[in-house]
Amino acid sequence: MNAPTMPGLQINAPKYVKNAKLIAWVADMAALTQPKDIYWCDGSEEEYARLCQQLVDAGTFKKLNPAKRPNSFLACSDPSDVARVEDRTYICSEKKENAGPTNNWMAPAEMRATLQPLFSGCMQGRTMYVVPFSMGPLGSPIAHIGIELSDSPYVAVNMKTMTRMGQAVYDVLGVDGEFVPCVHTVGAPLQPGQADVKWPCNSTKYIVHYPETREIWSYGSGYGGNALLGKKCFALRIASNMGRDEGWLAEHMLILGVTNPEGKKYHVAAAFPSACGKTNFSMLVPPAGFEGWTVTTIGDDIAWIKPQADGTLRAINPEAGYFGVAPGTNMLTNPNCMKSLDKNVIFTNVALTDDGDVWWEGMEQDAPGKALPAHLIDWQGKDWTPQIAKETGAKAAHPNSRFTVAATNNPALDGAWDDPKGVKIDAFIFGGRRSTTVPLVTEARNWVEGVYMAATMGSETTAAATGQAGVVRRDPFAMLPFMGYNMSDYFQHWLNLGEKLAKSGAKLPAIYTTNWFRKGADGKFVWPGYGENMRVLKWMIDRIEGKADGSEHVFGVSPTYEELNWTGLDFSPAQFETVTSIDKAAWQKELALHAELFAQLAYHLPRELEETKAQIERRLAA
Ligand code: SAT
Ligand code: MN
Repeated sequence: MNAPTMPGLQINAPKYVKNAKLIAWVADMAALTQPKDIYWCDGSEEEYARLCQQLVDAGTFKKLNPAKRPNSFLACSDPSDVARVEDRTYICSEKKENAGPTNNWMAPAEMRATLQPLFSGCMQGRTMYVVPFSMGPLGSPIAHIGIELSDSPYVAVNMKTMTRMGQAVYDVLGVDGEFVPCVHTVGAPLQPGQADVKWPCNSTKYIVHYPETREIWSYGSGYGGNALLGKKCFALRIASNMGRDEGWLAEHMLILGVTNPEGKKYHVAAAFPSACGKTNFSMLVPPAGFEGWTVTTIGDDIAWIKPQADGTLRAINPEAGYFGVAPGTNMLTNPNCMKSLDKNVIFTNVALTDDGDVWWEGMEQDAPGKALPAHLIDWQGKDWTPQIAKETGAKAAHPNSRFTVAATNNPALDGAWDDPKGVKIDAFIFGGRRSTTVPLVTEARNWVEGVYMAATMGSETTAAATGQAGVVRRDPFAMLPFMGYNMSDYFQHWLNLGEKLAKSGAKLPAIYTTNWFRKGADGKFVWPGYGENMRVLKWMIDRIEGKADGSEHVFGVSPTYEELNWTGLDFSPAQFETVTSIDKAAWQKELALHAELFAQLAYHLPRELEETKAQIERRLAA
């Protein structure tokens, strides 16, 4: 791109940066965006502390009371910049069909022409941070490198926690190593003498991916997945393209280890849409009746999974930290997460207590009569009291408020979380939020049926999401907002992988679909969820070990009441029936929704999925 060069701007690459392509690219981007200077992040603790202090001085960060929450900060964003912007997110492949019907698309040339004037001079008055990061353990054969250029120090410090960020990345990159270039700007150039705001951003936003050239360009937002480009942009949208081309999977999945009392360990990768308890499940504490069982976390959000020569699948968590939703997290729902948040945390958009700590809705466990804080400063800087909340419904913390914390803070962290070889996957779980129809747990009878379950997965929208609440939206593989190419081609990629693994003679991972969210006639959740999900997890292990027969139905295999361990939980056969029953009429309607999805995804839709649907229909009619 042509842009006026900045007279006097020094690129100043440190001596240890030896990659000529990288240095040339930084120079090009600096010429385009015209920052006042360039800072190469080294990822050191000293640097983190210095940038955090700089954010405090700028008013972006508030330092929390060190006696309550050591080395932790609260950032409150602009009220307009609080979540990913799906309608501003683009997959710019050369051909529209390759982005598919579920993505926004623009031709690359047209998008580049659109972005050129926006990026031209967009970093004026700001520092350009060069953020080197590895998605996955440094040097792992499953890992990949990215470099993010950003004019946001908030991004630089969050990337330090969320990825392996720093100088060591350049050793792996070497003289001619490959990296994914990621350019990010808040889109708020500063004129000389102009005072900065505490959360600069722009009402125009573009989150753009060029899958063929493996580039990410992000404009106008400073928040989460819009700005921390290693996460959804690279690790899912770009990486799904890499995975298709190279024969591996980039998935919106947690990874956990589960060890039985005999010391036998299994690994499970599980996909759930947002707000369906992925972080909670990855940190699950087994309930009473499960003495000797442990669950350990490898990852809470993203999995990169590569087939091995022996026909097994090995997975890594490409991230190094958790960017989790705060509201609803408490000592009952997720004690390991609460303990992870004791120190060294960046909070975004939660409320501030009068003694300099943080608070969010649902932070206290659900104890009747437990007093709410008498006064808070809410995420928008306004006074909050229980009375105000009652009268106006005002939330102290934004529903999408987040914590950024290193994985190493997690007391349930798996010993192999950082293993460059990854862990062997024994089972996949796909789970949606459905108040009716879908049973608590179902095992697919084979790989194709499992892919069908994942492809047709639905989830009810919540009040927090835009659009009508309680509407079932199809969210294939929990990847709808994160898919980097045509959805049907992705289904085919999963089918091809299964076929390839089967040919190698290896035992394929089992595939399950779960639904923790069935409701009773009173409109309340019937299944207690959280730690009690261990009962379902154990049944899956029993199935893998050949210890449970299950009961077969139209859709797959589900447990009988007797097959779950009920020690320590009062859950009647009638309640079990409510969460597992298959209603024929409801399933007929469900299949009509699958047909709607398949009509939308008709281009390249794998024949096997149509056939699986026909089989279910036949079983239902019989
Ligand atoms: O904003 S993120 O994409 O990082 C988190 C999320 O929305 O799931
Ligand atoms: Mn996620």
